[in-house]
Amino acid sequence: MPYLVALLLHCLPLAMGQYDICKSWVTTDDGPSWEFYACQPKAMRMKDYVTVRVDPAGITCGDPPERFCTHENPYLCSDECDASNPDLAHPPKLMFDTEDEGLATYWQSVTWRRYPEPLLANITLSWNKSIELTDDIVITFEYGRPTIMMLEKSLDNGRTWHPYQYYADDCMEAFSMPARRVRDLSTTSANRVLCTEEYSRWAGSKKEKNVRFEVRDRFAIFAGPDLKNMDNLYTRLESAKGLKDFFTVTDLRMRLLRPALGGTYVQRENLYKYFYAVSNIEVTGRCKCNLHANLCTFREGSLQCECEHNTTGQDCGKCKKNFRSRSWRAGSYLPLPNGSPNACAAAGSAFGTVQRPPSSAALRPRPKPPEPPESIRAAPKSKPGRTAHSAGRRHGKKAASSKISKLIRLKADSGPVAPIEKYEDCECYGHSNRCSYIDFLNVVTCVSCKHNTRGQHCQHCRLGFYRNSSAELDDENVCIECNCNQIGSVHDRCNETGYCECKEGATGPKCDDCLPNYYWRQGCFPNVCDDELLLCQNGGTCYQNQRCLCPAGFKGVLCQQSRCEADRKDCDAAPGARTGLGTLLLGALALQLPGWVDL
Ligand SMILES: *[C@@H]1O[C@H](CO)[C@@H](O)[C@H](O)[C@H]1NC(C)=O
Ligand SMILES: *[C@@H]1O[C@H](CO)[C@@H](O)[C@H](O)[C@H]1NC(C)=O
Ligand SMILES: *[C@@H]1O[C@H](CO)[C@@H](O)[C@H](O)[C@H]1NC(C)=O
Ligand SMILES: *[C@@H]1O[C@H](CO)[C@@H](O)[C@H](O)[C@H]1NC(C)=O
Ligand SMILES: *[C@@H]1O[C@H](CO)[C@@H](O)[C@H](O)[C@H]1NC(C)=O
Ligand SMILES: [Ca+2]
Repeated sequence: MPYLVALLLHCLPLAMGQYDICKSWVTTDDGPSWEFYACQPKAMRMKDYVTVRVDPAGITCGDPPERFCTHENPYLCSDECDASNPDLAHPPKLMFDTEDEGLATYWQSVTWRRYPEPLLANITLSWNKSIELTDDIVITFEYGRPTIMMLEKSLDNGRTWHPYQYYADDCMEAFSMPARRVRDLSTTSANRVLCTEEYSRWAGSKKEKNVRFEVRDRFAIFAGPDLKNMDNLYTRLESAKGLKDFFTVTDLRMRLLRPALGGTYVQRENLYKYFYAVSNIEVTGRCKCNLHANLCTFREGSLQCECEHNTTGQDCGKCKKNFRSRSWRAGSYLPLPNGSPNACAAAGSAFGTVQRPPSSAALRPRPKPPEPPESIRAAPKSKPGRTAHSAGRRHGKKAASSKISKLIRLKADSGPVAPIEKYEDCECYGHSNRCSYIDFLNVVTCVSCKHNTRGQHCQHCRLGFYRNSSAELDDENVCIECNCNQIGSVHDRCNETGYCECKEGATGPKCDDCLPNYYWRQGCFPNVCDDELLLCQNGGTCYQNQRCLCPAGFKGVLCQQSRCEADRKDCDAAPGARTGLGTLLLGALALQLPGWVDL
């Protein structure tokens, strides 16, 4: 029966989509145990949890009551906005309500009666929680979309703001920016902030109501048009600098800068038809929990991650008390498909994964037997039963490579070397307050160095960390994690300036970029084709620098070869096939290009 449960739990990730569960009870050769995965909450309708603010004061219509007209019917100004009458009021909350079919409810601004002074309004949405967008932001305007507006975002609860997207019927005139479309962005520009003219044209107020911030189109750059290849997207989110943050927000602000004009110039004699009216703002996303939670709940007025992996905080951004022996890390989408939980570990368990000889682990006093967290880091399919109880033995094995460590270990095992609390010569730069005296070596050495330090005086950084040059040796921040990209780097260590050792084709301090003429696909690979030197021939198109998509009648890596030559029967079927010296020469040329040789 437990086995059945384990089996069911194990199958869940497939049935529910990726990264939906944080742990499952699995049965291995060594008996049942927990297995941990990177996990994230489901996407939700974020408008249900938002606080809204509309600026400036007095921008909402109805106080005093006011008449307005529409572009379709500019001389029949019978509509009225009156804040004191619930049937005629248009308060901000109507941007977030659930509407009955066919009956739009909307926030509405005052009219542009102060023209030519601009009609400006800010709509600020705040969650007091970081959110990762998973779908398009859709803003629905009744009575026409603004001819100029801007979307801004904040990542720090509104302290600082950054442009997210510009919208105008003429980008050059409004923002001195060329008009671009998200669909035309490439893998290297997927997080570019651009100006679009797609959502500002006049098309009749009833016909085109929506203004979008295209999240799906940007995802599609990596995951393909139907977002089928999510693995590629997750890999990119993990490895491309700034990409994850691009889709993360705590606040959004729509700056409405000029209302709909009905497709002509402003008509000064009838300013009652110019105003903003927003019926809905759809924001779909999930709580950012750093891949340490699959639930996010609304408590005491704000969203909170229900943290697993012994993490805590609103975003699971730190380790729980007594689980701080290893520095906190976000979970990772990699390796696919279950990711790495990067769980926090109980005090007294972290040394198994880090230290090299001379191993202070061997000297470490053990007030409590080590708790299971050794198994937390165990990759799926490992045997947690064994790793869990053998932390001590593992140190032993490692230490055996060094004679001295071996001696120390033997000594430690055969008769307890009592840690000497407050030992007078205990010099650990404040990273430990416990030392041990090893009599036959006549040395005093720090034990349980904290803050990612190691060494006799806790004067070195643990492997996988480097020295913070702006911090003193006794600073808590003295060691900085290398954070080498798991795929792009040779190992997780770095040099004194934080540079990781990159695999072929990878570059950047953390090895998370590719050299020119390489493309990223779970690592860097040499381009097969591109727009400059390795051109696809005969009308073929280059697909993500990975391969040429050849028209019928051609084949070869660069479509340089006519099928005709390979098989005479194909010739009739491909009348447009241009064979001959030219193609052959191009093919030969391609063969000599750098990069090609490696294939
Ligand atoms: C809207 O917000 C921006 C900052 O994002 C501010 O500079 C501007 O003054 C605000 N406009 C209004 C009308 O409140
Ligand atoms: C924001 O969230 C934090 C953490 O949950 C909470 O302590 C704080 O009171 C919230 N602030 C507001 C303005 O809701
Ligand atoms: C977290 O701590 C609890 C209590 O010590 C432990 O049972 C659990 O296995 C730990 N592991 C993870 C990954 O959270
Ligand atoms: C380096 O140390 C300084 C001083 O303590 C600290 O402010 C800074 O955050 C540290 N840098 C890193 C990357 O941890
Ligand atoms: C670390 O590596 C980088 C890149 O290889 C190099 O530029 C830098 O000089 C190295 N720093 C040290 C201190 O060796
Ligand atoms: Ca509404």
